[in-house]
Amino acid sequence: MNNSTRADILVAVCSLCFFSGLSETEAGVIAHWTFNTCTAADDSGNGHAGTVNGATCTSGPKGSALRFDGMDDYVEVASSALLEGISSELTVEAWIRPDEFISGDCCMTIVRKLLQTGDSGGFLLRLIRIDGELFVNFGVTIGFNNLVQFEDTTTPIPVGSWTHVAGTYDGSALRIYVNGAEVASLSQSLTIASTSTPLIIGRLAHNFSIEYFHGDIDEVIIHDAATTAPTPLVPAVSEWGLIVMTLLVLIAGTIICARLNWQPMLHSCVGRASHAEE
Ligand SMILES: [Ca+2]
Repeated sequence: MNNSTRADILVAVCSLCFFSGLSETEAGVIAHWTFNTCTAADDSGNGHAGTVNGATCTSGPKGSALRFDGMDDYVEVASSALLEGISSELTVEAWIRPDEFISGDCCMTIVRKLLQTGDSGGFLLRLIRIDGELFVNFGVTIGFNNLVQFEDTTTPIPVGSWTHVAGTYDGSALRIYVNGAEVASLSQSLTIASTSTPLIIGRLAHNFSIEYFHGDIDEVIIHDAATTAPTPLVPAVSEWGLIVMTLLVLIAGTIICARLNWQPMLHSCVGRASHAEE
């Protein structure tokens, strides 16, 4: 093997190292709980790891998800300066696969950073039951006991199948999206008030044990900007990394074969490699 060939191999190996170390960077994302490790780790890199209380691991539309029993399961995330700094724009999104209501509550909480009463800030995204069907309800607070909320009543959320839901505020209107399509809006000019209460996934609040979510939740993302294109079902970064790595292995193999005047077929390279090194 000559020096030029060794250099080609070094470049190829270094390329593999670089791509395998890809990290997920998401502009405008405050927190992103993928649940892919069956924990509430925050893949945004902003340190919003949560505590899983009872929820169990299941399969989601993107890797693993969490399953909530509708009785006492939830995830709690401590507040942060980033979460409390959300004021002029917001997106709260998640994939959900609800089961039937098993409580007498009005609603099943998806994400909530807001107390039942007496809090002065925060937001919520939940399912509300109307005439036996589930609809998305979204709201933000603008001051003490002042929650601006509304729900879509046109697009029922199916039980037992995955649906992407999102609530946004862009400075002029609150909007609800279902599977990427806007289904409802409420014109408002407001400033989202801040609160230090923990963010909760799957129940009303850290100190209020109602409105439990029954079903599965995946890929919960909080943005400090209004997004109009909720997360599509594309391969996760780790899957893209695997694809890139596979392509680079093939390229590296072709380079090595060409340098040694071998046939580009992989079996020919392997068959002649031991002979060439003799
Ligand atoms: Ca996931």
